Amino acid sequence: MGHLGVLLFLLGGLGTLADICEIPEVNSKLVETLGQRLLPWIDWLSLEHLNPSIYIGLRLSSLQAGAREAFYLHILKLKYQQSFLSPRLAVNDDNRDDQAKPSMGQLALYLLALRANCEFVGGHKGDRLVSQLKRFLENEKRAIGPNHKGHPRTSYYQYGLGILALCVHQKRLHDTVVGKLLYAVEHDHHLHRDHLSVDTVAMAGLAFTCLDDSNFNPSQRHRITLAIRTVREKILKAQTPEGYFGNVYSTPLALQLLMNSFMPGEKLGTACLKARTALLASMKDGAFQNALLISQLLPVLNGKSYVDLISPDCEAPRVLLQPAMENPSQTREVISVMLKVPSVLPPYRHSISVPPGSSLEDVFKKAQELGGFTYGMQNTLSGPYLTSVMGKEVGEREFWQLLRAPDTPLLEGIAEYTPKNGETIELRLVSW
Ligand code: B12
Repeated sequence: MGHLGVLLFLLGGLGTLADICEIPEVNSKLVETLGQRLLPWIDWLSLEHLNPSIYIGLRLSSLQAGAREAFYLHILKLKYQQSFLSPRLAVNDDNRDDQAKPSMGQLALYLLALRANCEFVGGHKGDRLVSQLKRFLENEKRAIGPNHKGHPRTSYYQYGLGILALCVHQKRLHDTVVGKLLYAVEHDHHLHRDHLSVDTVAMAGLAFTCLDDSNFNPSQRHRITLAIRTVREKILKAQTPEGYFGNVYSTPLALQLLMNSFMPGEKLGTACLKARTALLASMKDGAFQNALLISQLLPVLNGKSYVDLISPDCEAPRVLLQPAMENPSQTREVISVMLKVPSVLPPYRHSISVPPGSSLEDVFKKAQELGGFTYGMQNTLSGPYLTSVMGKEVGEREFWQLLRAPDTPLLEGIAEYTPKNGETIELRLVSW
């Protein structure tokens, strides 16, 4: 019996029912299909598209990409060292997501990727990266302000990611830095404004779990333990009737947090099994096409979470991925999609014809070719992010929201969402 088993047994003996979140093994063919979708990304070694999450996801999964995987890490190292250590490039310390310079969250993911290869960041170069990440967090702490009235320049999601990355490298942070995230979880209105709160809360919970497991910030121990409990409760409360925690795409991170945890009562185990069933159904429906999300899901299907990067098992056997067979489908049919941007003058509203299976980005391209519609994008780890429409760039804490009429926000980005015939897509500039 493991430690957890002993604890559950003892709690049972004391008459308290405790429940554990376990994810039984998933069909290996299904997992492999997901993994295969990462291979083109690993082979596509463009500096702009390098994504440390993909490396982390693979290393925490039951799959491997052989020599390509090692080469990918090598290129990641070149990129991140060049970006942060090259004297020619001035360091952008203000955490803004400027395209040329990786953001705080991206640096954090890179440090997590190093841990996924069982490396501790060290030496002169490594220390500078750690200092850089600490500086980013200090700046964010200042942006939030002494009375917690402000907001991080990036997001609480990236703030949590930063704390987690330093923690798995056994780097301690000042109580005041951790305190900002604790406060945000304790007073959750701050996180609600921060987009889908389940992803953000789950990331905060992973960071706190790491601090707790590592015995860091001892004077805040009680608050950290309570915050982990609060996060678990929030996530359980966010379960939908289908079984997702938040939505389908926040469920992997939510499960990373809940997995292997236990709670008094009987809710947890059932909730996790229900989430697993919902995830499997959506995987079979082809919901997970996005490399970033696949990389958050693969660890869960292998019973792992980012917190396992405290002491990763780099010797664990993993199955070598083989590229999938392509079967391109050719069709002459077309569908029409209504594209509208009501907030511009004159309002834009046009029906666009595209082949079935086209992405929203294909619809945008076609609309732009036809004239009267323009858009701009920025590449991110989640894919192309819409930054401007009809020349209108987003301002501070604004974004172009994608909706299906009348009022349903899309769960995918422009590269992945495939509109159906007759659908109306609205682009709306909103604050977050
Ligand atoms: C914070 C956040 C936002 C913020 C980003 C602003 C900011 N300054 O941080 C806001 C509120 C604006 C936002 C918007 C959207 N988001 Co969002 N977001 C996140 C969240 C919680 C964290 C992202 C992050 O910081 N990653 C870490 C850093 C290091 O990586 P990064 O690549 O540098 O981060 C940038 C991108 O992630 C980008 N971004 C944020 N969301 C999305 C969504 C898509 C599709 C793309 C391409 C990029 C993108 O903003 C980040 C900061 O620049 C993730 C959760 C997750 N599990 O990843 C969801 C998440 C990525 N978002 C999601 C969605 C659906 C959206 C929207 C499409 C919603 C909508 N209907 O309009 C829009 C994007 C529309 C557009 N203009 O293209 C989904 C994506 C699902 C998928 N299939 O890919 C996620 C996974 C949440 C979820 N569980 O549903 N988001």
